[in-house]
Amino acid sequence: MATRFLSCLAAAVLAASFAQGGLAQVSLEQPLTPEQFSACVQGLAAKTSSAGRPLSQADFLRIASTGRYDDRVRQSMQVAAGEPTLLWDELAATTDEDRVREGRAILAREAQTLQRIESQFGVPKEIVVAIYGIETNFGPAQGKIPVLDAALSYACLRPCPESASGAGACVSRERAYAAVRVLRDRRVRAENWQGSWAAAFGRTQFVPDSFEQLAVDFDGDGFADIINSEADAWATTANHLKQRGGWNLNAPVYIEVDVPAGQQAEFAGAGKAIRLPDRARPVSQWIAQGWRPVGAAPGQPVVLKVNGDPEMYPYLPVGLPGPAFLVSRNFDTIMRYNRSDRYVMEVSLLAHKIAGGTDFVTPWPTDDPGLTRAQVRQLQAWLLQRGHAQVTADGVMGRNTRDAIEKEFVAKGLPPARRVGQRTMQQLMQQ
Ligand SMILES: [Ca+2]
Repeated sequence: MATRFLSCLAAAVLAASFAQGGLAQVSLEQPLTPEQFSACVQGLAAKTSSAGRPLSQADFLRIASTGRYDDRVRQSMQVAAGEPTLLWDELAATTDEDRVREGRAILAREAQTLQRIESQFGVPKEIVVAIYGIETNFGPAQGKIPVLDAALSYACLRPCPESASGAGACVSRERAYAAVRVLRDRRVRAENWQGSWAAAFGRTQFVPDSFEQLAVDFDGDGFADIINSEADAWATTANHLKQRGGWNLNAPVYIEVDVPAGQQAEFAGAGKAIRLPDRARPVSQWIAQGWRPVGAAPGQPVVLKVNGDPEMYPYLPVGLPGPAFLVSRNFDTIMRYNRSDRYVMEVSLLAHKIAGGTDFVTPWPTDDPGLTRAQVRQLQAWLLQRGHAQVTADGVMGRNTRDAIEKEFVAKGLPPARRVGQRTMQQLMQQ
C-alpha cells in the first residue's frame, strides 16, 4: 500500500474526460480552485449509486462537506510521476543495516503474536515485519494528511473516465467513497485520522477500501485499529496477502540464480526489468534446463531447499548483467499489496535479511553502489553546512536533496548529477 511507486500516476497531466463534476480536464500543474473542488465533490455525490458498497448521497454530502482540498496530494503526485531512481539505490536505503536490526528486534519482542499471525494466516512473520518496516519505518511514518482530505483531493485530481461506471469500477472515486463510509461507520477516530497523500493510513498503510474489506481485530479489543495496534496492523497485512493472492509457505519469494550461458542473450536488458510470469513452471524444470542457484558449481548436482517443487518464473530487475531470479507466485501476491516489482524486491530482500540471509550475490551493474539512510543523513548534514537550507537531514533522498547535490557538483566544475552513491559521495564531499 505504499505510495511511492504508483507508476500508474506517471502521466503528469491527466487529460481524461472529467466524469466527476464538469471539468474538461485536470492538470497537475496548478492547484484545484475552491470552485473546482466543490464542483468535483458535488459530482462525486451524484454518483454514489455506483459505489462498490452502499453509500447514500446524503451520508456522502454530510461527511464529505467536512473535507477540504489538500494541495500536498497534487504535489506528491507530481513527485511520484517525476524523477526516475535506481533500484539499487532504493534497496541500499530501504534494506540497510539499521532497518534489519530494528526488524529483528521486533521479531524478538513480539515473537508470540507474530507466530500466531503466521500460523493463522499462513504468511511468514518476516514478510509482515518487512512490510511494516518499508511502509512506515516500523510505525512512526504513517503520514500527516487527513485521510478524508487526501481521498477527496485524489479523486478530484485523478478523475475517472465515463466508461468506469460499474459498481466500484473507478479506483480513485471508490477510495473517496470508502473514506466516507469508514467515517460513517465509526471505524476510525475521526479527529486524528491521518495518512499518506494517497489516503493510505495506519502502521501498514491501507487505503480505506482495502481497510473496509480486510481489517482484522487481532488483539481482541473489539476494534480493528491498524493505527495504534501493531497486532491489528500485522494481522490485517497478513490477511491481505492471504485473501488477495494466497501464500505458499513452501515457496521462497525468490531464488537468486545464474542464467545458463546459452540463454543469456534473451535476458540482456538495457537497465529495464524483465518479468515473465507466463513462463512459470516447476523449479525442477528450470534446474533441468541448466538454471542454477547463484554460486552453485556447474556440473555438480543442485540441491534446492524448496519443498513441493513450486512453479517459478524469471525476473531480472535490470536485465543482464545484474542479479537474476526465479520468483514464485508469492512475488505476485506482494505485488497485489503494492503494484510495483521494486516494492516486492525491497520487502522480500528485507524479510530475507531479517531472517538472517544476505544481500544478493551478483553485483548490480554499477561502480557506485547506493547509500544507506545513515549515509544519506551524513550527506544531508554536509549539504546543510554548505548552506543548502532547504535540505532536511531525514535520510530520504528527495527533490530538495537532489537539487542541492546538483548545485554542489556544478560548483566543483563537475557534470551536474542529481544522484550520488558510495564513490561519488566521497568525490563530492572532498574539499
Ligand atoms: Ca484491536
